[in-house]
Amino acid sequence: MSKLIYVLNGPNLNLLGKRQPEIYGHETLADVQKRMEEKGDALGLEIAFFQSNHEGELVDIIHQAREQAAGIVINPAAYSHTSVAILDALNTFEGPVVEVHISNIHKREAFRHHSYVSSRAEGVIAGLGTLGYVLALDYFAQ
Ligand code: CA2
Repeated sequence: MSKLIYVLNGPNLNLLGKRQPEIYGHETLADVQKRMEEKGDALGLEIAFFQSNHEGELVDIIHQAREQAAGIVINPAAYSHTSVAILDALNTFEGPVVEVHISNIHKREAFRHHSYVSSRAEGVIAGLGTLGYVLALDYFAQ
């Protein structure tokens, strides 16, 4: 049976590929989902892909992952820098967590340099564009 990986995307990432391509590129979130499903097939991982603009909904999805998922890939977007609730939820999840940022948050404004989620994540991939999501799956496959 293939392992289930939850992929969570935070607020405004539904606009990926539609605004600010100079920062976030031209790929849409649907493109990212397709790439991850293809890579998941190749690696024997099943992908459950989510996006929400609501903090509490992301917390609910993490609770659901507790029952179902072998691992979590999360781009918490702006909630990375603000949300103790998402950190607390991730701390109740027993499997590995990889945090992904499309942009290099350390090259950007100072308020983006700290992420609450990073203290929980096994690893953080930032600045490699949407490739970071795909690379996170290699980690889980390994
Ligand atoms: O680089 C990343 O992946 C971020 O998590 C993206 C967040 C930002 O708040 C983080 O500091 C870094 C913003 C997501 C907004 O996504 C958009 C995508 C396209 C157009 C507009 C917003």
